[in-house]
Amino acid sequence: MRQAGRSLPEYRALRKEGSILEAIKKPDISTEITLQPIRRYGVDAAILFSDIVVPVHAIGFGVEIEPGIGPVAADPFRSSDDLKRLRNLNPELDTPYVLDTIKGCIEELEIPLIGFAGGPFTVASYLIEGGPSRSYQKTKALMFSDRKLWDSLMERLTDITIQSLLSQVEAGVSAIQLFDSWAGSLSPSQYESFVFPYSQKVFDILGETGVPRIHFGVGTGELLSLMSDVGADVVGVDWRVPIDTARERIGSRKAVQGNLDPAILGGSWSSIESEIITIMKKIGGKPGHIFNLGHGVTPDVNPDVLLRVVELVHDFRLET
Ligand code: 1CP
Repeated sequence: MRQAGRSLPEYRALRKEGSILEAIKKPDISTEITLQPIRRYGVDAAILFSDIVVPVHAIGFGVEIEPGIGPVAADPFRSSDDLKRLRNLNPELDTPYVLDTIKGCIEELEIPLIGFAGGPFTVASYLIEGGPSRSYQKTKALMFSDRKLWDSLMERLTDITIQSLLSQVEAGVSAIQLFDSWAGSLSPSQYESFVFPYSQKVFDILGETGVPRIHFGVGTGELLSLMSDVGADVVGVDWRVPIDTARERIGSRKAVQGNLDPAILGGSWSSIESEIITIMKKIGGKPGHIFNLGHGVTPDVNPDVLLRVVELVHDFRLET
């Protein structure tokens, strides 16, 4: 449950008003924030407290996270000159705090810790758009006007993603997740041509480490078979696709992760319970399902509801 910590009073007390990127740079704070939802909920894995723009921020591209907005780049990526702003990541020097947080978490945790990075496409979209977008118009304009520049940008971001993920594995994470959150804005042919080869390279190289690889995007119903072929061991899905349909599209050789709609967590308990049971029944007790939300927890969710969700999933048994 990504961002499960966000709805917790102890998270708000620790984070205060400052920039999230500054909190991420303090391993004692980031370790504590990673552990907070684990203590509350008894979930089966922890996800590192960091953000997908941390590597590009660390190499000085000029990305910040504005409260209430998300990642913004005041001087967005426009031309081949901007490639110079995307040098290689040296994780020990550029993001030592991420590695220290991982080590700090592992000392405390008895469950696996998931490391992560943004998919090259999703990170590229923030750099090109200059902030969150609905249409990805500037990103697609670049793709369809200057293929060479698009490929160079994706190659740079692919290398940075790989460098970040390998360093997280070396620091001790038990699994990695590639968040290509906004890939669902692409048609299958756009995804296949402009994104697939780069994400594939990330999964190929991470495959050599032997850690399980999870892949996730929002609104990816039409992309699921491609996102499965790209190379992950687990494919995450949001709530727009019934989990049994997702399972068919992903294929039986991979695990599926998902897919409770986080927006219904403000509804009545009986509706939440019935949605959870529907998911569990549709997956039919078959192995290779990781129960999760279809996207992150919103800050206004009542922590007691999340606790009940975890308990229900843990206690659920199919009637035989
Ligand atoms: O569970 C956790 O808290 C883990 C930490 C985590 C993760 C896995 C954060 C902290 N961010 C992320 C990944 C991330 N960041 C993604 C991929 C997953 C997803 O699809 O949500 C994306 C797209 C971002 C970019 C981002 N960072 C946004 C989205 C903006 C948009 O385009 O709509 C936002 C709002 C942020 C800020 C952020 N990162 C993390 C938190 C807890 C927050 C909220 C702000 C804060 O508390 O200050």
